[in-house]
Amino acid sequence: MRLLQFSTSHYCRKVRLALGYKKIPYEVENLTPGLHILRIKPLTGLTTTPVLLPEEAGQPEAIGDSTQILRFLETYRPEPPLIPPPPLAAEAAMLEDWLDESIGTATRFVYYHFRAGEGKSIDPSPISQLVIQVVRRQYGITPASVALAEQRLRLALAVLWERWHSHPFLVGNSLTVADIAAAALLSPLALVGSYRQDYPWLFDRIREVHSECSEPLPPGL
Ligand SMILES: N[C@@H](CCC(=O)N[C@@H](CS)C(=O)NCC(=O)O)C(=O)O
Repeated sequence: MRLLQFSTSHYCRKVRLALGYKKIPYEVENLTPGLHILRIKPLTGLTTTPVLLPEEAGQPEAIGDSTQILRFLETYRPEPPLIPPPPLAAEAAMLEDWLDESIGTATRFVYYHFRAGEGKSIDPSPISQLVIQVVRRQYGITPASVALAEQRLRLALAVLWERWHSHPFLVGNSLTVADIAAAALLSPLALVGSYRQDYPWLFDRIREVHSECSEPLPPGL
């Protein structure tokens, strides 16, 4: 099994967590942003990483999109499950989708804004700052859109706190796609001091999920 990824992408981290939880051996192929399209588009028709290549007879050639990849992994290796039985399956899927589509994006806005300003010293090299500027332009990351993203994260973290502070899992009684999505998609905030200070419980939980999935911790933790 081969994972085509950007090493720093939080969506790729989500897939690595799932692969680790299910103890599926895999290799990674790190792609260069920009050039990645040449490798990925012919395989999935999409331009985004992660892409999983099962490289096994009888399996699809390529699967794009982290949510689709986690669905595939669940049928490929059902144990231990990451999707709970109904009716909890729908709740886990809904949380995963919200975390992917809304919260993962909000994290990206806050993270790249931070890396271009207060967090510039993390890597002030011209190449890193160029990549950050390209990403900011690509996604329309401006002070106004960052303020909206911060507001969205405040609400999301209140929702996650309600579930996580009294119980280790967002849905049901074991780890699900919802916990994996939250742990991966919020992980870039570990480098942002204000989030580390205001939400210590979040980073404790991110550490625990990484340990359960045998995945190295994200930068900052
Ligand atoms: N919904 C997608 C989002 C993936 C995504 O946004 N990937 C980014 C990296 S974090 C990417 O590959 N961007 C490159 C591009 O859009 O060309 C998923 O869950 O896989």
